[in-house]
Amino acid sequence: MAPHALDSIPTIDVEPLVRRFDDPGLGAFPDVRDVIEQLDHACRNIGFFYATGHGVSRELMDDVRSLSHEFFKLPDCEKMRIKMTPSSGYRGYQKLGENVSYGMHDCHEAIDYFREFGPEIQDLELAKTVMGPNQWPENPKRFRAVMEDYVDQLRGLSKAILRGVALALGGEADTFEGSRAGDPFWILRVIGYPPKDSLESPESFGIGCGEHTDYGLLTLVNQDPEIPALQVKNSSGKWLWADPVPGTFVVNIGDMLKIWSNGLYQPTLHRVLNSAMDFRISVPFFYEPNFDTKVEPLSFCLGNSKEEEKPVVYGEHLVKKVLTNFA
Ligand SMILES: O=C(O)CCC(=O)C(=O)O
Repeated sequence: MAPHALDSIPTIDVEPLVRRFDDPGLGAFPDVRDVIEQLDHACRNIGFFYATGHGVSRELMDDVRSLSHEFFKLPDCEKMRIKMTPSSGYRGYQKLGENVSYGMHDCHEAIDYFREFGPEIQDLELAKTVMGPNQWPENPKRFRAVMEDYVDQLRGLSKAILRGVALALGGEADTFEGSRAGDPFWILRVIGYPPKDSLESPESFGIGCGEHTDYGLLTLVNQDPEIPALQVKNSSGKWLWADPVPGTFVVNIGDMLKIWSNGLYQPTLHRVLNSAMDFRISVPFFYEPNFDTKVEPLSFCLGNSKEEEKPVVYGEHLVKKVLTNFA
């Protein structure tokens, strides 16, 4: 069925799913079924939703953003100590304008963290491009510990939401576990967007992040309050504002879910506009498949489209994107 263009981004209280996510009868509880239906509706029609009832404390969400503000306020020479380079595996700090989306320079600075590889990696040649270790700043002092705790909690939350998505697609709750995404790659981007009035040429340099879809399974965005900046393109081509709603995550689906669902759940184009007079922080967490996994339409999704989505190895998709992302 063609997507129904939504004019606003739905809000889903995922609490029943998070609370019961380990129950073997997960899909039978009426409150969980209700969440599953809402997930299905959001994934089919807009690919974005706000998550409430997610169980990550407001204190931790705020702490992550306030430590990020502190980092970006440091002098350039200190930030450049953790500079991202090809030899750092594209992990670390990139200064304003270094990130590129579809050939255009993005107006943001950022630190990129990727999951560290262990012995599970099969294709070392492929993994070499994004090989760690991650680069952690000396200041703020608590930065590393808080971010690592945050990643742990968001991994758990993403796994729970994906159990709901798997049930919504008609599969088993653990469809996105084991060899598919049981050992997930993840990316944490700590992004700082300068205020509009600080830009030399806001007309040519006002796009904080050019329009794109995300690469993996699920993205959870923790954004500063009171600064509308994130925009989502609905299926009739209209840009909708994903205004910050304190305490919620903006959740969206990525390219790999399109392949696994055989086109039923499409990732949605989104972008960031620097329209505010304040420095904005956003910290997206990207939950991805296992690095070496070949992603191909799930057998129970083959009927979702006449044309079958082409398989890709997730790590190849990621490396291709990373190599075109930096100037
Ligand atoms: O800044 C944001 O809120 C979202 C950033 C984003 O879309 C991305 O990094 O993929």
